[in-house]
Amino acid sequence: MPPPMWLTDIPKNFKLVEGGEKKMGSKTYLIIGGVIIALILGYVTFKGNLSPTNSVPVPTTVENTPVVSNPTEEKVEYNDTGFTPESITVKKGTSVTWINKSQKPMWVASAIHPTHRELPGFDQLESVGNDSEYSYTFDKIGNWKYHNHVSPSDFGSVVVE
Ligand SMILES: [Cu+2]
Repeated sequence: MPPPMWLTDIPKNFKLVEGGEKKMGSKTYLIIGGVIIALILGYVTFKGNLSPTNSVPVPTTVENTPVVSNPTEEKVEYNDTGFTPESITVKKGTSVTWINKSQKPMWVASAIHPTHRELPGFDQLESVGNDSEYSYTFDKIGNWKYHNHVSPSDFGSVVVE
């Protein structure tokens, strides 16, 4: 009778509504998913844009740091043409390292050859080969001349202020 007709009509309407709601639901999820992806991409791009901006001041800080730490350490290269730089000016307490980059033996020693008495202690006391080093810390203010004891025509000076 009439009740069965009612029951058959209602489920049909419900199915259509349910189907419609399901389609609407999946569309909403797609939109939400799209918005989330867009936000993530936007964040990554924003972050990516920020990173180079942040890394720019970092090298400036790195460049500044050695300038501050440099006064306590200096390097002089000894090559086949002599000492480079030939003369350096350092602050009292600076450690100077001579690196033998020549094919000759190196023996750094204070003036005057051959006695080395101008700055006692500033004397390598031995000759060393290629890639070897000698370090001396200058605690006395002055213009300290030095030479390669085994090749006295190669000389230089360290001005200590
Ligand atoms: Cu000498």
